[in-house]
Amino acid sequence: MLGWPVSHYGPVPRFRPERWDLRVFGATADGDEHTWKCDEFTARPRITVVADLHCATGPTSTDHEWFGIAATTVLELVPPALGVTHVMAWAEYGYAANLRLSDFATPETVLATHHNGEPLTAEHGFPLRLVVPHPYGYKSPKWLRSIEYLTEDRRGFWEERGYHNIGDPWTE
Ligand SMILES: Nc1nc2c(c(=O)[nH]1)N[C@H]1C(S)=C(S)[C@@H](COP(=O)(O)O)O[C@H]1N2
Ligand SMILES: [Mo]
Repeated sequence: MLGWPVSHYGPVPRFRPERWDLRVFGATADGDEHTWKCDEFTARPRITVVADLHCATGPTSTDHEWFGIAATTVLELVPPALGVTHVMAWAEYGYAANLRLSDFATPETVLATHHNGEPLTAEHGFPLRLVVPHPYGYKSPKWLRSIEYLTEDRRGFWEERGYHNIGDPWTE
């Protein structure tokens, strides 16, 4: 792993375990929203994914080893309704990234708790960060707090400010 800069908009949020939860809401198959406290969520089976992190406006850092819960596990625990095409990944302070369901649902997408064998640091997203290896880094929200199932696309934080909606570094 070469030179890993910290880059994000706004301050680093403070983790308050008693207030923290992860919420899945929007167009769920059963119409309900689901929340997990931190330890309930991290009791799920975990996977390791090795990937580079491509910042759209800065350097690419390479060979990150992420460890956490697969996005496919979230989709199994809380199935989306028929007709869900996108998800919005929401972080603290209203940061959000929209993703095609097909990008969120790849086996490499991970809700990461660890990086290179250590818990995430505060600056890199502790306690939970979404990592979607293929698109640009702005599609990988740090301090993840909820996943919203969408039946049509909507723009996230950087996408609203002119970043590419899909964020594929290989086709831009
Ligand atoms: N919550 C949040 N997550 C974020 C951002 C942000 O501003 N807020 N910036 C994104 C961008 S543009 C990049 S390139 C990566 C950088 O991740 P790093 O600081 O771990 O290198 O975080 C992404 N996740
Ligand atoms: Mo970025």
